[in-house]
Order: sequence, then structure tokens, then C-alpha cells
Amino acid sequence: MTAASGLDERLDVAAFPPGFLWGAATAAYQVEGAAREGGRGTSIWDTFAHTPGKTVHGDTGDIACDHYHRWPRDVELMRELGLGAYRMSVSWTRLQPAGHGPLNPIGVEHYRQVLEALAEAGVRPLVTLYHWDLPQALEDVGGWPARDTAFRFADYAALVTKALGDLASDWVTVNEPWCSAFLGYGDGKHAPGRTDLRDAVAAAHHLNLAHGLAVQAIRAGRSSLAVGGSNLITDLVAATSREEDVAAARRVDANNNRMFLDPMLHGSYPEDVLYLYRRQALAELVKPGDEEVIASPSDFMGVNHYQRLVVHAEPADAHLGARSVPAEPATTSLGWSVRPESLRNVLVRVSREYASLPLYVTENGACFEDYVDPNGRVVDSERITYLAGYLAAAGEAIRDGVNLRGYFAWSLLDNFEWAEGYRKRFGLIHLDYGTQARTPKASAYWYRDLIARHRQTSHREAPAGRAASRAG
Ligand code: IFM
Repeated sequence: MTAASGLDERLDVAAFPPGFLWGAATAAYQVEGAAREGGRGTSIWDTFAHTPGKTVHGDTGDIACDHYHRWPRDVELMRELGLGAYRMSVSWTRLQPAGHGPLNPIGVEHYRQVLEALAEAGVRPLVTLYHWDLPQALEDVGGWPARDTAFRFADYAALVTKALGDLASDWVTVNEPWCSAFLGYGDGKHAPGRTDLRDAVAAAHHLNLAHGLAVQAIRAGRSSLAVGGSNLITDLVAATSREEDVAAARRVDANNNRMFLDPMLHGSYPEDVLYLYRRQALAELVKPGDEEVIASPSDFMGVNHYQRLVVHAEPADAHLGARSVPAEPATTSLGWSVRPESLRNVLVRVSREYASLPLYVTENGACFEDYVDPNGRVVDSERITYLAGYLAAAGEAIRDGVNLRGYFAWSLLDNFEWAEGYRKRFGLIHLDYGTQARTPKASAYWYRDLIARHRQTSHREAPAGRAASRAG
């Protein structure tokens, strides 16, 4: 990897403390492929993607980036970029094919090899236990709307951290429970494709419960590990100061953000969330002791941030009485807003309203129409501008007092973007899906140079021994 990049001088690396983790993220179903190898079981995403009409072009994760076989090259690329950390997820069905019982030794061996290689490359893993790939066998007996699924997840979390916890000290429980619950069971755009708001609300509570039970189970087995959840935090503004719009924005915030942050970090569901879901009987789903479990102390909180939404009151909307549109300018190829100050807003908000816990940006990034040009390069200037802006905003949040310990660009590689299939490219590294050729984009070189500059600056500034201190 040799191409040089001009580093945007407006981005002040001195804002990031020594030891700040510069990373990139992926998730198992989006990159691994090898869907029928190594004793892997079927997940809800296998079933969903293979159902006609559910994903663009009928794309599936059967092959994806073939990371299951090509991980040595991908770890090498991480080393060449100088990444300090890699956020990956482990596939539940590769490790526990039917969602219960002992772990599959082939799956364990696979992840041990990956984690060992990361250690050799000096890349610290942050491992997510659940990034949406529920075993189909558990869906068949109720899925996340069934309370028992939370307990199955806690058992799995205990087994996995026992088997791999000597090689990874930082663990994320569930990724973006809002998406799993409301896209998976509410509007059916994601697996398993169910469309019942009652199921979505039950799923949301059981994902929260699964987080808390997993924190407890992991601590009981290996108390030295750092554990936290990753929530999608959306920056929301009311379209006008009219009371109806302000109330609609508050309902969307209740559903998207506070339904997860409040129980995890404050120990209870907010009154307006309980009221919003009175017909779905949320209060009855919450059994005595659940809220204490969900609030089991975390070591960090992961913030996934992509969007600012402008919320209008919409009486015709039966769910939230709201219509949310991306704030202008909506310039990613998914039509999402590019508003760097939103990242600062959500980090400051989580830090002030919830906890002074260490925070990580566990995902942030954008998809654009990237392609390999006739010179063999991928010149993704929009992504460089995006990253420079969002990282500057993260630096401002640190200056505002946010205890931010790391940033994970979404994503290391172009990959399977769920219902959008392969046409939406979020990677720092371009994938030719036909040949599996990897081509680092201009943004990858830019990020590499940023990381190197931060390293030089903090080595100059940090007293010996401070730079490598453990976050979390
Ligand atoms: O690709 C996803 C990821 O799996 C979860 N967070 C949002 C990303 C972009 O949509």
C-alpha cells in the first residue's frame, strides 16, 4: 500500500488523546461468506436474503467478501493502514449453529486464528457478539419477541467469551437493537421480515434484557473483560417549533434512542416510552428485576451514528404519528444526511444525559458511488471530506469533555449492505465482488496518514507509558 494522500490540515489530530483507538468495523454476515462451511448453521439473514424480493438483486451473504477465507489478507491490509483496532462480529450460527448447546469447535478455531493474527499485527479487537444473525432455529421458536431468546443469548455470550476471551479483552453485546427490533419485526425490511408492532416492542425489550444478561454472564466467567452495548443514536430535530412537530420529534427520540439508552444507563424505561407502547403492553413485558439486569454496569458504550433526521408531525402515521426526513444536504448514495455536527451533538448528549462512561464511536461512515478508475484507483473524495468533517466533530466533542476513546469507521471493506445488497459501498477498501480483489480507496490512504500523524504527535507529547493505556 503506497499511494500518498493529502491530509486535510483542518483536522486537528491534537484533539485526540494519546492512546486513542483508530479502527474500522465489519460484521460477520456482511463480510464472511462461507455460509455453508465449517458446520455453520442457518441464520435469519440466510433465510431472509434467500426469500425472493427481500434484498436488491436477490443478493445474499453466501459469499460476501469471502473474509472467512481471505482474512489473512484483510488483517495484512489493516496492518498496512496502521489500524489500532478492528471491530468485528462473531457469527452466532458459526459458533453455535442452532442457538443452544456446546460451541462448534471449527468456528471457535476459526475465530482463534483471526484473533491471534490480529494480535500479531498489533490490531486490538473489539468483538461484537450479536450483529443481527439470529440462529433460524431460535426464530422458529419465537425469535426476539420470545423472552427465552435473551437467555439463549446470555448462554452463548458466556460460552464465547470463555472460548475467546483470552484473545480479546473488549466485547460488545448487541449491535443496534433498534434495527433488530423495529426493522426486523416492525416494518419487515430486515430479517426475519415480520411486521407486527407488538412483536417489535417485545423484541426491543428482550434485546435490552439480552444485553444485561450477557453483561452479567460475561462478568461471571471472565471478570477482566470490558463489556458494553452499541446503540444507533440518531440526531433528531423538530421540523418547526410548532407543538405538534416538537412532540413528534420527542416520540421518535423515545422510540429510536431512549428506549435503549434509558434502561441500559438509567435503569428504567422512560414514562413516555411506556405510554407510547401501552397498547403493545410494554409494561407487562418488563418483569420484576428486568430493569436492574438491563442496567448492569457497562465498561463503555458504543455509539453508532449516521443520520440527522428532521421530524414532522404526521397524523396518518399509525406508529409514531411522525414523518422523519434526512436533514439537508442528503448526499450519501443512500440519501442520508451529511451533518458532521450531529456526531458532536450525539456524543455530548450521551455523555451529559447518560454517563461519563468511556465512549467509542463504534460505527460512522457513508456510502458513495465508488468505482475503480482506468488507472486502477478509487478516488472517493466525498468519503475523505465526510471523514474529515465527522472526525473534526468528534475532536470537538472531546474538547467539550466527552470521554471518547476510539473511532471505528464503517466499514473496513465494501460489503453486503443488508436489504440493499452489494450496490451500496461503505468501505475504506473497495471490493470487486467478481474477483474478490481488494483496492484501498483514497480514503484508506487518508485514514492511514491521519493515524500515522496522530501517532507521531502523541509520541512527541505523551509521557512514556501513557500512550498505550487500556480504554474501557
Ligand atoms: O451496514 C450497517 C451495519 O451493519 C449496522 N449499522 C449501519 C450500517 C450501515 O447501514
